[in-house]
Amino acid sequence: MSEFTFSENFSVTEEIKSTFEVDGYIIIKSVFSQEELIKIQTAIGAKGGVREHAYDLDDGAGLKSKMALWNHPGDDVTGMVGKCEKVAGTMEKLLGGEIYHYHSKLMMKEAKTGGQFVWHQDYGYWYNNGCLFPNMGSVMIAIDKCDSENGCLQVIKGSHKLGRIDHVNVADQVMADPVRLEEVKKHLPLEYASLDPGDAIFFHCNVLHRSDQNRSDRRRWVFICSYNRADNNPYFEHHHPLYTPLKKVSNDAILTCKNVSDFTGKWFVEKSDNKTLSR
Ligand SMILES: O=C(O)CCC(=O)C(=O)O
Repeated sequence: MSEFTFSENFSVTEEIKSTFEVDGYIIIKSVFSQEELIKIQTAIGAKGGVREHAYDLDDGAGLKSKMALWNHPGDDVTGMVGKCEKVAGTMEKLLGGEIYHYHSKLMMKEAKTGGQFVWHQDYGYWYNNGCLFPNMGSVMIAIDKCDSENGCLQVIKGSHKLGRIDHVNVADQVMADPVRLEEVKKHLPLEYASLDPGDAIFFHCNVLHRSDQNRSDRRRWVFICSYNRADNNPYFEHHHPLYTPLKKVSNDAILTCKNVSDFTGKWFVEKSDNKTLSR
């Protein structure tokens, strides 16, 4: 798994770009500091905020994860995560053009009870939203330590080159065609994206990924910010935004942001409105 480390002088080098192009993902260590993580966690739990919009996702194998999803970043601390240069600016360079915020999610796998996610490509279902090109990607940011014991992300290296695979519904999720997947696994390696708190994995929307149930006694919470290229504006309205210019903010915005209570404009998507779950 190719890893790079964030620093004040961080820039998206040719090496980073070519690794993303070849593997479909990169890990960047220490994107967020301990101080920033504390601030983000406080914001997640604020009254009327992200955590209050969380709902269960049945994993089809007896356990559940919790998810909160919002379409626009908003101006509170959690919004700064999706808008800051080190996240959005980096993804912009990896996707090779202007991007906009498609949605962000807080994925909570609680200790002992957190559900699995089955193998899928995000473009497997974003395709159904009128996004013509797979010029999309996500950044998973570890709030807790994520490893093979508490259900870290697993990825198939190079799988973004396969194109979009057909998906079927399983419980509250979509799953890539299992027969095709078995064939893919004979050709491409599977990797575990172990992350320390504050690390992030940037991955292309056609990368096959999954994660195990969390049977450990450690919580596994992550943030996932997803983006679409501005020139890939979906051709119909749906439960995620059409092109909406993204006003990026500087990297210190998480620490300087004082807004922990005004969630205006975030457009939380509740379970009943999440068409991805009910196709
Ligand atoms: O939280 C996880 O482990 C994976 C979530 C995921 O794959 C997704 O939301 O597309």
